[in-house]
Parts: sequence; structure tokens; C-alpha cells
Amino acid sequence: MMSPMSEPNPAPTEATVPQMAIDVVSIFPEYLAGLQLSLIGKAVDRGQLRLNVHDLRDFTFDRHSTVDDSPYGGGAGMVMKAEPWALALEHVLADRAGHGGGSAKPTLIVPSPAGAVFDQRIAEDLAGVDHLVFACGRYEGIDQRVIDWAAEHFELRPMSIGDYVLNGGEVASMVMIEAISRLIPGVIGNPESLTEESHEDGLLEYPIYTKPSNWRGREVPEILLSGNHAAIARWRRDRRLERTAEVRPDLLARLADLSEEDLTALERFESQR
Ligand code: JFB
Repeated sequence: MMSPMSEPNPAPTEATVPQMAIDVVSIFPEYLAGLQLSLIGKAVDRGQLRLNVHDLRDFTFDRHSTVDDSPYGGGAGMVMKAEPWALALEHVLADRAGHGGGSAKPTLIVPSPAGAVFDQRIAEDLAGVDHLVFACGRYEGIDQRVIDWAAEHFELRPMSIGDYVLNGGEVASMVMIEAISRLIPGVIGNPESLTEESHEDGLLEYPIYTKPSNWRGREVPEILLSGNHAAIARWRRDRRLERTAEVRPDLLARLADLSEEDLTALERFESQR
């Protein structure tokens, strides 16, 4: 089966050189179609991102396009067979040579409940890589031998998106692709909105408001209408500290150098609780 996204994107409208190539291998390539919407799709159209989704079943040769089998040693569920994965990943490696891919090994991200937990720091790290490949498993996961083999041809990164159980790697890959690709210069419209964000500096964001100033009897905090930019900045900083102390004390504990004003504000919130 050929998915609508399975082969190279149409020629970019402008003659820009792609800054990153992303390949995804999955038995549900249609799942990844959502990536074509919004900012990521536009980056693909502009030629800033090369995104190719491959159907694992295209690398099977039996009548039923078999990708799974029962686990050696017994146990529940099925395991993805090594050979279709090796052929798909070899196809991606060969394709890369044809696109004048860099000399470094591409990075292979394998979504797995047993991976290291993906976070903003890892997203920033991966945004600097020229070729990312996502191997989306299903069932109980992929035969370990093809993962071990792949480590010889790729920078291997087994990754989890968090401590909960999913049915496969597709949604996890979409999460990681969205988090990574929006960090590529030019993919997001306003680079300032990147630096201001939650997790960029380890604090949650301040609450935001827009017109009308009174909505169903609820007023916008008065200070935001004051025009006093220094006071607004302090108020916003305080709201960030307060929110973070309230819902993510783990993030606060990781902050190294808080100012005297920040520490005073935190003590005030503490005594108010
Ligand atoms: C990822 C997956 C399965 C074994 C397999 C492939 N945070 C996360 N939770 N679950 C996954 C994930 C990530 N990233 C995940 C890939 C696969 C789950 N499964 C199903 C569930 C439990 N144990 C197969």
C-alpha cells in the first residue's frame, strides 16, 4: 500500500535548501498525515523540512504482508519482525545518499515505553540534527536484534514521551516531530514566541488575556491596562513563579539562580498558602 505521504514531497515552491530531513516508518502511515497541517506542513511546502512517511508493509514480501509474530519465550501479544524493519531502514539510508545527506549517521528515534523521557532540552538537541528517522512500533514492540543492528548505522535514541502507556509509536513520533520542528529557524513565524515559552527557562507561563477588558463581569488584571511596562514585567514574573510553585514544584527545585526579588516573591506565595 502506498500512503499519500509515502514518497518524496512535491518540489518546494521556493528554491530553499531543506534544513532537516525527517523520515517516519509505520504500519499506519495515514496517521502521520496530520503533520502536513499548520506550521509543519507549511515548512514542508517552503522546502525547510523534508518529511517522508514510509509504510513498513512495503518491505514485506509474503501474501499477507506480515510484520509480526509470536514472542520467543512466550508471553502476551506479538512482536514486530526484524527483516521488514531492516529493509525499511536500509531504504531510508539509501534514499539519504540520493539526497546528498550529510556524512554523520542519521539519528534513529525509537518511541518506546522503555526509552529516556523526551523533554525540551532533548527537542533542542534534536533540532540541530540534519536527518531524523522515527521507527514507529506497534504490538509489544520491535525485535531487539534489529534495534541492535540499527545502532551500527544510526545514532540510536530510544525515547518515551511520558509515563503512560500508548498502543504504538505514531502519536509519540508526532509529538516529538512537532516539538522538534518548531525549533528549526524559520519554521515558527515569530522567533520571540519561542524564547518566551514555558520550559525554555524552566518556569511555567504567566496567564494571558485579550479583549474585551470586562468579559461576563470578569475584569482583566488592572496592572495589564496600566501601561507600566516594568510593573507588568514584575507582575508576570510573579505569576510565573506562583504557578510553578503551585503545580510544578519539581521545576522550581531545578532552577539554579533566582534573583532576590524572585525569592522574596516565592516566600510571599508560600506564606499565603
Ligand atoms: C511507544 C508502544 C506497548 C510495550 C509496548 C510500540 N510514552 C509511551 N508510552 N507508550 C509508548 C510511549 C512512547 N514513546 C509506546 C511505542 C510503542 C508504546 N507500543 C505498545 C505498550 C506497552 N508495552 C508498541
